[in-house]
Amino acid sequence: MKKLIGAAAVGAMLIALTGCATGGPDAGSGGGGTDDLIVGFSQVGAESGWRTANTISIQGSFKAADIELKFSDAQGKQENQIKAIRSYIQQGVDVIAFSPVVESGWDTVLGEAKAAGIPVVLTDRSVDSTDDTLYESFLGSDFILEGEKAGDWVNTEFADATDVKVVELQGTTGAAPANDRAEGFRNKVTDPKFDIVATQTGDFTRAGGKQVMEAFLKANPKIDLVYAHNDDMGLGAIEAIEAAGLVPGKDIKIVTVDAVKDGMTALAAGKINFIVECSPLLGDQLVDIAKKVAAGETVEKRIVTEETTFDQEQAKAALPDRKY
Ligand code: GYE
Repeated sequence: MKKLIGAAAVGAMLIALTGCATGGPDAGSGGGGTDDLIVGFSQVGAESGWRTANTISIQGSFKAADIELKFSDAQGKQENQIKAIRSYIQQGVDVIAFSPVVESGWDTVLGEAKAAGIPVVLTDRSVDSTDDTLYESFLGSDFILEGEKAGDWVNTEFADATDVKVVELQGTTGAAPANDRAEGFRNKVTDPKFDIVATQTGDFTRAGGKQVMEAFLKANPKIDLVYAHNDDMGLGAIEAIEAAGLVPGKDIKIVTVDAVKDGMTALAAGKINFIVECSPLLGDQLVDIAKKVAAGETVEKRIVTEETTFDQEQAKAALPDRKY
């Protein structure tokens, strides 16, 4: 936008100097097309296979669209994201997009972007702001539904069981997918035969999942099921279960969310029992939304990603074509 204004101002000066306007409305402006846009994106970090695939998707899509993308990695810290957003405001980018590491605490900085007239697009994760004029759109998954899908599978899988001990590896504390995947699961797993004996964050990382699972195994003599909020923590839990001399997928069943390649490989190998898909391929849709909001068009406030689920047989069939 700033660039367009700049180009218009230069055009006006030229007209003033030469005393005549040449060409149509586009002449001399360099187009006013998408190649003029500058988008600032603040990513959560690189905590999981999902995140890596998401970063590749976003960078690839903006490159393919020939739109300049300023990219910063917040290394899992909200304060870094706030700094990045402020710097994008200062640089006068046309659109700011970000994936909020946690849900709360964004109103001030989003208010600053709004005051500067820069549209904001939430990608992947949402904020809990009550004022939804602080952003144009939220593109991402329905995390509650994902938790519910995991819960539905658990109900079927343990239909004949009478006493099921469950442990939960939660995502990053305060993150939308951690809050919502916990909630969705509990919406469905309501039968009193299920006992969630332990729940703790593994920060969406493989190392975190392994460490927390080791502690769970020490403290709990009987565990029937691990519900991990992402594949990476599930993969860490597999390592801890095997190190304890137990067989993942058999002695202890595992359900996770994401369906990245490593998760799908473990599912096909029988070490995970079920995965709820969460697609990281948000790049093309984000480009589309960024172009529209930069042009002042209204977009849907909520754009939900389409996703499926995989059992072990379906993982075997899907793996050869899995892109991430
Ligand atoms: O499930 C997890 C990642 O926000 C949906 O973040 C994303 C989650 C994803 O670290 O693997």
